[in-house]
Amino acid sequence: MNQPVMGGIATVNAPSYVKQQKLINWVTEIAALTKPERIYWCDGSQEEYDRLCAEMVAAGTLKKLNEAKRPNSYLACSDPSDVARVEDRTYICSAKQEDAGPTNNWVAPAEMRVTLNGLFDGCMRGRTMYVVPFSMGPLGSPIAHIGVELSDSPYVAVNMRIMTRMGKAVYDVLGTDGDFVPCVHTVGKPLARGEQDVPWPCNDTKYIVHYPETREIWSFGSGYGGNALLGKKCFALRIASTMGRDQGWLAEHMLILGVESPEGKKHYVAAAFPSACGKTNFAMLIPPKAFNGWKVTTIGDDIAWIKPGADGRLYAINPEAGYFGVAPGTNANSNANCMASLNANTIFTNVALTDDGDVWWEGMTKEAPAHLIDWQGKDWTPEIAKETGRKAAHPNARFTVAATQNPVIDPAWDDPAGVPISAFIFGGRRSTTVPLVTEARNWVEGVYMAATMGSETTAAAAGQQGVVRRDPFAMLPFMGYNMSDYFQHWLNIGKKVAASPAEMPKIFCVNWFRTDENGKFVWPGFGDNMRVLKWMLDRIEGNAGGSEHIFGVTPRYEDLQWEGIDFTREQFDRITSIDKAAWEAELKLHEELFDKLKYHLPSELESTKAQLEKRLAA
Ligand code: O2Y
Ligand code: MN
Repeated sequence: MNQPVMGGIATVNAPSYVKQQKLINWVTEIAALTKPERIYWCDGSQEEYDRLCAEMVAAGTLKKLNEAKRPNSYLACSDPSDVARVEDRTYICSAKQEDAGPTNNWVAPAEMRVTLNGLFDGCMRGRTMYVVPFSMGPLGSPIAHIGVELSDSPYVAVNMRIMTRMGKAVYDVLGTDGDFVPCVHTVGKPLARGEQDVPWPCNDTKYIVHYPETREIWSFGSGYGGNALLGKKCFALRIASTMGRDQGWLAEHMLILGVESPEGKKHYVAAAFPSACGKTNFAMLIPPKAFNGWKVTTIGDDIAWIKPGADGRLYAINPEAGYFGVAPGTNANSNANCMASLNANTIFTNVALTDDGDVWWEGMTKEAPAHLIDWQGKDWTPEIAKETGRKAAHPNARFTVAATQNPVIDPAWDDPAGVPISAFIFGGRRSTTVPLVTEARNWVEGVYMAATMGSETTAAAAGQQGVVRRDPFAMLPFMGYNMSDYFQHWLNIGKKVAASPAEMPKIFCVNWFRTDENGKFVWPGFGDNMRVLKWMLDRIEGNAGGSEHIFGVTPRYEDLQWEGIDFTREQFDRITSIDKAAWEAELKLHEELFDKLKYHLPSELESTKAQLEKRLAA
């Protein structure tokens, strides 16, 4: 229960099962700085989750949805100014600027500490500080790591329970001297005595700060998603990438899926796509009817931690325990497994509320309901939308749901040993130039493909529509250190696997998004991506053909299984053709990227580029 106030600062009163003095000292130190009214140690129980949700319903932060339609589910609507990750307010405060690299915002750690000490002083006044212990990865797995988040947001506490293995059992793994990543989070809105709170407290000033050397995370001013659920992008990608660099493993912005043939041959692949390219859909893919007997199962939908095993193979875990997915566009056709996952026990954020107490978002059904309350609490009708263009759900509206609700969760998703990876897939959203699928001829060429990948910005994201943003390994917003050193790290991992008896994982580059002259997607995508996945598996097994071109190997029309779809050779040529002029322009853009990243850029990547240019010119 909440702890009493003593002399203006809450007493720490750690429960008896917390055995680590270093942790208690740190909680004491942060409480002295942030001055919460109460400290609450989360135990991760269902009873606690239900109680915190009920308190948030009473405070107006959550609405309970219709129990008959969506049992044990809630809707949160954020402040309109706090709706997404804030990349321009995200900092990598390494001791040396060159270690953050040219793709990250950097401030010297000492200077940032002065700024943050000022902002955090008294920032939790009038609020409860929740102590949230969590494991990223199966408890006790040799690939997993522990974090503790101190947050003044109960919304964060309940979301962390879904998104991570959160609760008492973490302290058993931590013991008296185990390591944890300290994560401090505040919404940045202290309450004066008697001041009425708002449903979604936050602050216009925002800082999402990482200290890679000391492996600390400090987040100020936002209660939303990746800014506040610090296990996700901050720990599992930015801090973990630096841990991986130092310890010889990989922290990647990748889904992991299992795919099994009717004969029972199973492989796991990990796939990196930039934000909003359909990762959750791919991770839960339903094969077309003609692929009778094929099964696709999910290990994870967003992040992979990958470590070399004793046999030299690369083993991956999903460090998360839930999905924080984009709601708009998700429907029974695009992702039936996801829709089934959301039937109960889900927290929705910034979607619309129906008149019968359920949720709706753009793209959920063909026809919108006649009346809704939109994500900002205003009346919404299709007519109003037509007149004003106002969306019922925010384009970045989210659901938080436990992975165990996914009907196609892989039986090994929680295996502490992880699953062996047979292939890596890299993809972006490109309307031209990049073929449907290309297999790299070797590891270095694959790393080159991943390093130079790009994606077209959509209208929903900042910037001009159709402009290609280079997003190496889909890690641009999530890299915890210098991007060029990261490329070198990937090359080193490749050398390590090559020196072992293990088979090298193959590397593929995909593009589901080539368009015709009317701007329409040529490839149907979604379940039909299974056709490409099957070709990859056949290549891994040495059972499929392909034709080699300047950038690698792409299937010929006859190398894919076309049963159950009317897709012509001409359509296939459209999405696999290599346009020389487009590639000349593309390689110039690679050059621009390499110029930006020239500090520590591995020479293998420059020589790979030179070879591609030579082949293109021949
Ligand atoms: O806007 C946010 O805070 C969410 S960002 C996010 C959430 C889940 C999975 N991926 C992402 C992403 O931006 O890649
Ligand atoms: Mn993501």
